[in-house]
Amino acid sequence: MSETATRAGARHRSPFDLLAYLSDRTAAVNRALDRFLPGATTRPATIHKAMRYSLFAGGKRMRPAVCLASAEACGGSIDDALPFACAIECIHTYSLIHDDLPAMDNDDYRRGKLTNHKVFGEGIAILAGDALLTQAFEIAAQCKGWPRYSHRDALLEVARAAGSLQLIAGQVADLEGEGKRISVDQLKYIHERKTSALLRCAARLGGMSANCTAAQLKALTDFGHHVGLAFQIIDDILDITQTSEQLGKTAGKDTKAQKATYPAIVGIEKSKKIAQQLTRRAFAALKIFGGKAVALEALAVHLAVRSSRTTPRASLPKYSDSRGEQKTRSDLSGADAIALKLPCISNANLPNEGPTQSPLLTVDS
Ligand code: GRG
Repeated sequence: MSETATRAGARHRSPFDLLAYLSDRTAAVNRALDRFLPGATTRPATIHKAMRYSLFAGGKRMRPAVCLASAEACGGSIDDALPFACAIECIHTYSLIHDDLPAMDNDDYRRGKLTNHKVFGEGIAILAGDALLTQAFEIAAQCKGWPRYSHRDALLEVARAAGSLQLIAGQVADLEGEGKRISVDQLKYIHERKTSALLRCAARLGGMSANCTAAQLKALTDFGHHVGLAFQIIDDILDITQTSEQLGKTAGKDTKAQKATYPAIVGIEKSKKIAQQLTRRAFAALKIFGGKAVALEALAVHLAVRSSRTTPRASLPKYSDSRGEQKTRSDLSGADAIALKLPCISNANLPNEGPTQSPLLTVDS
């Protein structure tokens, strides 16, 4: 097909509906989680109620979405990727339950509801976290195995992402950094582990579930890494700019705890620019997939321009993929500006939110 024909064809491609995509994939993940977990009345009922309480508290399911979209980008099926998507969500939920404990971040609210220990007590909350972590391995072990990747490979991915060199390392460094002046390099170390590790793992496992090539696996690793770093910076900006109601948890906690964050070290404006740069790098990693990574592209933009920590609603934008027409810079302003900076996205369907709702959209370098 000639270049012209490719461009002309792409111009007629219909916009990617991220809201419909997320709603569909979230429903599939929720059904699978419900199947994988012991029922709420299974003895001992308290622990299963506590596990389910946090797991079904309304999380955005971003890691499962990245996992499933990665599988799809590699030509795989959702069914094959679902055990991994669910395993990662269990680990993510465990980390949030433990992070909220009085010995850690000491928070009363999460996902807009009382935290696990506030409802079930500290002992059960600790055990619910432990049980979700263990459950993740049981679920991941139900993957089918592929010519390029064995069960062992998959379980090693999960163990390494959740272990003391990644997720736990990030949390340790985070705890030890409280109240101290730390460098941007140290902060990057924390974010790479505390946040990127699970997103990277989600993307890699999605690819592995589709028996992806080594080059595809590397691309997904880069994607997850950069999206994870951007995600954490935006999360830290939202902690400052949003209310507790919008966040679904106590606002301004990072500042109060004198936590090292990008906004605290380099300021909000520079943090927004760094998040945009990271999102562009995530995009660049997807080049290898041609037009097949549309869902990952849309997810990256959504995460970059998201204006709250809560689940996306009907106002969620629809995105076109990279192969649509792009306007020149002089045509763009406000929300459209980000489209130009993220070259794979057409400006036509970007969010039409004001700066107060979406702080990232006010940046114009
Ligand atoms: C192992 C105890 C332990 C902690 C690990 C994950 C973590 C470190 C701490 C939790 C708090 C935190 C700031 C994590 C960074 C990742 C992040 C921004 C989590 C929030 O993720 P969302 O916004 O949450 O996807 P939902 O509720 O939508 O799933």
